[in-house]
Amino acid sequence: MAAELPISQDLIDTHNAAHRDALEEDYDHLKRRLKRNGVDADAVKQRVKALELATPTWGAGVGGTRFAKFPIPGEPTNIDEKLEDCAVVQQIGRNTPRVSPHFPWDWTDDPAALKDKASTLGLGFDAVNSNTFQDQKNQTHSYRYGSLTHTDAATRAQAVEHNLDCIEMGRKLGSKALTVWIGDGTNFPGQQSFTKSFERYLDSAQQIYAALPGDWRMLIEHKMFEPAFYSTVISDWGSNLLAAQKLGPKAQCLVDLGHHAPNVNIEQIVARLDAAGKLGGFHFNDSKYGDDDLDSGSINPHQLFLVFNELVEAEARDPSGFNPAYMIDQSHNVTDPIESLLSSAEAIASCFARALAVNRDHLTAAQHDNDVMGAFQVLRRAYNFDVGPLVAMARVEAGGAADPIALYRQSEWRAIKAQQRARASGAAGIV
Ligand SMILES: [Mn+2]
Repeated sequence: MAAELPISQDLIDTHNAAHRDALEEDYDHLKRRLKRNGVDADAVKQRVKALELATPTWGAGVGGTRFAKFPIPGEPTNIDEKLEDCAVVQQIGRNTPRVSPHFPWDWTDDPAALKDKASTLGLGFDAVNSNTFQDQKNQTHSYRYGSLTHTDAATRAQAVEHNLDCIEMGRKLGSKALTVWIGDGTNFPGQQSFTKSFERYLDSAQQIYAALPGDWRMLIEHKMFEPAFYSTVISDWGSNLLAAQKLGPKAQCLVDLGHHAPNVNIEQIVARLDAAGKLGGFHFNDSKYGDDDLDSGSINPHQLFLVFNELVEAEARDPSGFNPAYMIDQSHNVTDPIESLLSSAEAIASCFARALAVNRDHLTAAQHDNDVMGAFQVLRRAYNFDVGPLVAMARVEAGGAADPIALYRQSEWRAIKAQQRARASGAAGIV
């Protein structure tokens, strides 16, 4: 089926033509600077071009806090419209080729048609996400006291069944992974046995694992707190790793950057999970206080750079076993979600480019010699490069826009959609 991309290619071409001279000048300058650091800019550019981030369907809508949601005109209200908006992000940014659906929010009775629709828009499907952290309409058993870890066997069976349905739907959509995050936990000391609830988790997760197709992965997402505020069953990378090791090789750990205590050394967690062969993937976002779901790189781009520094090292250590799934997981309360996704995709690509600009030989030598300041300066030098022209050049060469947000605004996409789409509701709810 021929692609029907949402934004006019003429508009992108005209926009890029206006930027071409300045972009080439800036890129050539950066190329000379990187060369003096022993790094080949064109090689970095090729790696940046190959970077693929998934966009979550829920990230295409305006997010809510637990207090309120403020919809914007033209916001998508169904899976078809969400796909269209994700296609805009992909067409302009060129590094978000797959969409990660969430069930039951994106449930469809015609997965073949949905797959076709995505493919027409130039998109594929990434990991499917199950949801047992909310009760759905007509659900027999409530998840008020837990889902996969509930004390009641029938409630656990219902939660397992939902995950099996997600795998089946994902199979029809061309997905290769199931991401499982549960809200199970406690609000009071003594409410549950830490040991027994983890055992119940393993028992339920084993049943889901057994249903995975041969080439699938199960990505386990940990989170320190919320909605449970005293304890969470899969609270941290340690519990996550224990579960993934117990389940088997297809189970891996997913690191959501916002799901840790403030100031936790997430880059070290990345190194540990990789060493254990269990680094499954990421949910990229940023935070100031907790699971804030702020835009990637908006608060602490240096941390994001250090995470990518570990990823580049991990890949260099064992290229064959390195295959983490990257996804953006943010909540956009006060911006147009397309602009936030474009901004985040660029921030992530920039941190990847900076990590590739690290002179690895110099870093290794400084570490070996215990040249502390020398090692730090190797990282600092790479972090300080303005890699914007390289990331823009990679995007333009792949068919995207030199200045994504400017192009998006010029397209008037949201204003046009405001005329065509039904108005979103303002109901609140955490996701
Ligand atoms: Mn997440």
